[in-house]
Order: sequence, then C-alpha cells, then structure tokens
Amino acid sequence: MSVSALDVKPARTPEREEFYQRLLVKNASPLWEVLSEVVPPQPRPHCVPFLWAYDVMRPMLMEAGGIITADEAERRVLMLENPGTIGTAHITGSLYAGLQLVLPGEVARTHRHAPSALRFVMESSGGYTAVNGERTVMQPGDFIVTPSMTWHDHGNSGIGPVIWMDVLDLHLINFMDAGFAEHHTQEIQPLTHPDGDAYARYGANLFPVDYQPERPSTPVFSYPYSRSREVLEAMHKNSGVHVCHGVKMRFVNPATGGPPMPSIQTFIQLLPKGFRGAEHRFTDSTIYCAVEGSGRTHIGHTTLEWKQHDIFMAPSWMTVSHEADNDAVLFSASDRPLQQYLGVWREEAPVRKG
Ligand code: GTQ
Repeated sequence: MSVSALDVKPARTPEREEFYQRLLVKNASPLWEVLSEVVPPQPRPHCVPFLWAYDVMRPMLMEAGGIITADEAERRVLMLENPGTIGTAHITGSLYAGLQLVLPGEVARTHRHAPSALRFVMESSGGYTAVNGERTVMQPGDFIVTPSMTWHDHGNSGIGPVIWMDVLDLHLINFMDAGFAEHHTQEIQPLTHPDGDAYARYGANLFPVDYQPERPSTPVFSYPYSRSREVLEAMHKNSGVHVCHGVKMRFVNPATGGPPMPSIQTFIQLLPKGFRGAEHRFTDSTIYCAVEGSGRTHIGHTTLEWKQHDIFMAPSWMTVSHEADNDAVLFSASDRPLQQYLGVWREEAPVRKG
C-alpha cells in the first residue's frame, strides 16, 4: 500500500510545540504542519452540491418585491449561498450568483463596476438591460453579458415581473483587491446605439473591417435563446449525443473564439428525452440552470432532482452525471477560462471505474 507523503503530518513534540509558539509571535509558521491543506493532493472544495428550487425561491423574491423597491435596494437580488460557505455570498469557490427581480415600471439605476456579470433570463416580457449605450430586450433563456466597467441599467416596460439569474466574478476581483464601482450621473443611461446594433456588427460572422477589440469580453453582449436552441437541435440531428454531455456547446466571444468573459465560461446543453449520462468530473465547480424539461443530476453521492428554472451547483472534481425525463436544456457557468489560463484545468470523461 502506498501512502501519499503529502497527507502525513510530522509528530508534535513539546520541543516543536514550544518552537511553533515562538514562531507565531514572529508572524511565521511551519509549513510541514499545513502542507496537505495548502498543497492538497486533490481538490477539497468547501462548497457542497445544492439545488435552489424555483418554486421556493420565486415566491420569496416576489416577497422581496413587496418589502423593498428596486430604487432603494439598487439591485433587488436574493443571493444564492452555498450551504458549505454560508454567509459569504459564494455559490462556488470563486463565483457569486443571485436571483434579481425588476417589477413593471421599475429601473435598476445605471452603475458600473470592475466585476464582470452575466444574466440568464428566467421570466421576462418587456425586460431590458442596457450595456454601454445599447439596450437589449430580455427573453427567457437569453444569456446576456455585462463586461467589466461597462455602464449598465435594467428596466421593465412590461406588465409582469422580470426575473433573471446573475453570475458575477466579484470574489475573484475582491480576492485581488482590484474592485471599483461607481454610479452614472443619470439613472437611465443615454442610448447611443439602436437596439440590435451589436448583434448586427459582431453576431453574423462578419466584423466591421477596421474593428479593434476594446476589451477582452465579447462585443456581442446578448446571446438570444432562440438561436442557441436552434443550434442544439441541429447538432442533435447532425452529430448525435456525447456519452457525458448530451449535446453541449460553449458560448464564445466571436472576436477571439474564447470565452465570452475572461473569467467565466458559459455552456448550453441538450439532454434528449431518456438520456442517461456517463459520469465525468472536472475541476471547475459549475453553476447549472434548468432552462427546459426535468431530470436529475448525480453529483458524488448526492442526487439533485431538477425542473425548469431550478438552479444547482456541482463542486470541483466530484463525479457528475445527468439524466433527462424529457427533452431538457441546461445552461451552465464556471471559472474554466481562468483555470485553463493557469494550465490547471482537468477533466476525466468518462470517469474510469475501479
Ligand atoms: O445587476 O449590476 O447580483 O451590481 C450583484 C451586483 C447584480 C447588477 C448583482 C450587481 C448586479
């Protein structure tokens, strides 16, 4: 039997204890006492598999709508906190997520900040987000990007509530102490581009001839669900089904082929009716949102049953396998681009048994 040396701690003796105490007051400490924690032999995520059911969260979000205005809250959001790291606004080790509500006629005033954000729309007829002078309508299933330091405000000119999931890289920014945020002078930012302008310029496999990227994030800030759904359908018909993923696509920045934002990759996958996925595992703890259909995901020894609009998460390096009862679509987001940039991202797919 081989024992990993990294997991074995040296014995504690009175002499050593006394030495450690003297080190402590000099703001120093022996590495050998903590080596396996600071250099773990494999990932030890603090976050645990968990699911936020939409039929539980939606009434509470509507209740929030009755006790605070969007104006007073600035952003009326219920943060989704992982039970393994409660009180820290983390859904995964690196990411933040929340459910945001904008009621008819309300405005979430214009501001900008260093963290990048994405919106994944649950309910909307008449919701909009404006990013740096251009508005985009929000339709259910749309994926919208608010890059770092871009002005953004949200509004609702419809008659029903507008609800979406926010995912931000704010913990990464705060970890580096690189956070800035400010208000715009105007509650609703002035519009400098007509609706659909970014999509026409950058979203059709054509770029303006002299285009120079202004930032590392995608210039196409809205990815309509109607388009991604069509692609999933075509891929399913033309290419078949992956043993772990079903039919899975990643969203890209068309200027680079890379992720829509430097820190966050997003995905959309179709799990056809009756799909029973093989186990796989990967080092990017992942946030999932069920867009359509119902099924369950096995994560380590936990099984999470999901249906439309439920949000759940899978921690790093735990085995994940999906099952679908009917044609189901999952949207997901993780910090994979950062891990890939650092050269540390790992995947085992499918997981070898035994
Ligand atoms: O919509 O700008 O969930 O600034 C957290 C911080 C949403 C937003 C959040 C934010 C926003």
